[in-house]
Amino acid sequence: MRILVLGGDGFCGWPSALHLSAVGHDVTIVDSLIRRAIDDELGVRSLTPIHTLTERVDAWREVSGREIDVVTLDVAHDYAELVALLVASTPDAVIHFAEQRAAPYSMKSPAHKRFTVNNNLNGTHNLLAAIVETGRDIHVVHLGTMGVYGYETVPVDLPEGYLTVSYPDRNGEMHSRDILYPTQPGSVYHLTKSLDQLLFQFYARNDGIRITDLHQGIVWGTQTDETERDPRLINRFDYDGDFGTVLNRFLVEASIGYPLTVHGTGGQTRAFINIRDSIRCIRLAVESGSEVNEQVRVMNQMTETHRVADLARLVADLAGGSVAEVANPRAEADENLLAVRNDRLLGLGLDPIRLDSELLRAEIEIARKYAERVDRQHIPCTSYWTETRRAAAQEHD
Ligand code: NAD
Ligand code: USQ
Repeated sequence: MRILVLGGDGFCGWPSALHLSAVGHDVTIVDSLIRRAIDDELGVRSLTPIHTLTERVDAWREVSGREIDVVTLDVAHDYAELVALLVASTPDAVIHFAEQRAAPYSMKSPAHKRFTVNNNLNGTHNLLAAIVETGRDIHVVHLGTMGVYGYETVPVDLPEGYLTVSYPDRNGEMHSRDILYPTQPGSVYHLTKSLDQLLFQFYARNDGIRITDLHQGIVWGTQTDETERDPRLINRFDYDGDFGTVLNRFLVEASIGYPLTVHGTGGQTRAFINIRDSIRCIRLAVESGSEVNEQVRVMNQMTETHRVADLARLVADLAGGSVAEVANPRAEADENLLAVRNDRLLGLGLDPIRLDSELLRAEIEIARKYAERVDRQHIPCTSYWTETRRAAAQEHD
C-alpha cells in the first residue's frame, strides 16, 4: 500500500513509518518538525539522542535498502500543498499522528491552549477537506486517545467508541441507535481529540470518507525491532514535565535517583500500551481499511490498565528508587476505575505485550545509558490546570 504518515518524525510516528516500510509498504513521512521546535521552546531534549529526519531516512535506506520519502509541511496551515501532495502521491491510506499531544503543554497558558486547538483541529479538518477535494478513496487512520471517555467511578467496561441507547418516540415506541460515547476530556489537548470525533463523524457520513479512530492509551517504551537496527534510527524518549508520559517518566526518574513524581496519591487508573504493540495495531488498522464503512470505526488501542501508584511502586522496587507524592498540577479525580473493551484489535490479531519486570528492566537500562542527558530541572511538571492548583503546589513546596 502507499501510505502517508503525517507526524512521522514523532515518538509514535517514526517507529510506525519504519515498521510499515519494513513490511513492504511504500511510506512517505509528512511533518512540520514543530515537535523539535517545541523542544527548543521548552529548553528540553529527548533522553535519547535523536538524529535529524534526513539522517534518519538516510540511515534507514542504508540498513534496509528501502526508501522513505520526506515532505516538510504543516498540515494545519499548508492546505494547498496538502491537496497537491495527496494528488501526486495517490495514497491508499493516511495515518494522522500530526497533533500537539501533551496535556500539560496544552494547559500552560492561553497561548498554548490556542495553539493546541488551532493546530489539532485545523490539521484534522484540512486533511478531511483535502481528501474530499481530491475525490479519492483514502482510508484515514487517526490516533485518538482513551482520554476522550473520561474516568468513571462506577464499574463499566468502556465500549469501543459508541453507546447503543434506546429511547421512546412520541408514541411510546422504542428505538435504538449508536451514539458517540459521551466525552469528558481532562485537558485542552484531550478536548481537541473529542472535537476531532465530530469532524470524523460528519465527513464519514457526508462524504463517505473511510475513517478509523484509534483511541490509544498511554504509550510506554522506546525502541522497536526497526529502530534498534542502527543508532541513527533511535526513537524519541520524552521525560520532561510537559511531554514525558507517566511510566516513561518514572523509568527515567528511577534511573537517576529522582523520587518518583506521583501526582497526589496515585489513585488514577489509566490505560497503557507498549510502543511495539502500538505500531502493530496501527499496521492492523491500516491493512484492514476495506472493512470500514460510513460509520467511523473506533478501536480502543490499549492492552492493560494500571494505577499510577502501583506503577511507581513497581518501578521503584526494580530500580531501587523512592516514591514522592507531589501536589497534583491537574484537575482530575484522585481515584477512578477503568476497564476497557479492546475486542476489535484482538480480533484483528493483536497479541498483547504485558508489562513485566523484564521489559521494565530493559527500559531502565536505556534510561541509565543516557542518564547524563537528563536535565533534572525539567522533571517537575510546572503546567497547572487552574490557578488554585498552582497555589496549592507552591504551598506544598
Ligand atoms: P509527538 O509529539 O512525538 O509526534 C507528533 C508529530 O507530529 C511531531 O513530529 C510533530 O512535529 C508533528 N506535527 C504536529 N503538528 C503538526 C502539523 N500541524 N503538521 C505537520 N506535522 C505536525 O507525539 P506522539 O507521542 O508520537 O503522538 C502521536 C499521536 O498519537 C498524537 O496525535 C497523540 O495524540 C497520539 N497519542 C499519543 C500517545 C502517547 O502516549 N505518546 C498516546 C495516545 C495517543
Ligand atoms: N502522572 C503522575 N506523575 C507524572 C506524570 C503523570 O502521577 O509524573 C499522572 C497524571 O496526573 C495522570 C496520569 O499520570 O493522572 C497520566 O498522565 P500522562 O502524562 O502519562 O498521560 P496523559 O496526560 O493522559 O497523556 C498521554 C499522552 C497523550 C495521550 C494520553 C492517552 O501524552 O498524547 O492521548 O496519554 S490517555 O491517558 O489514555 O488519554
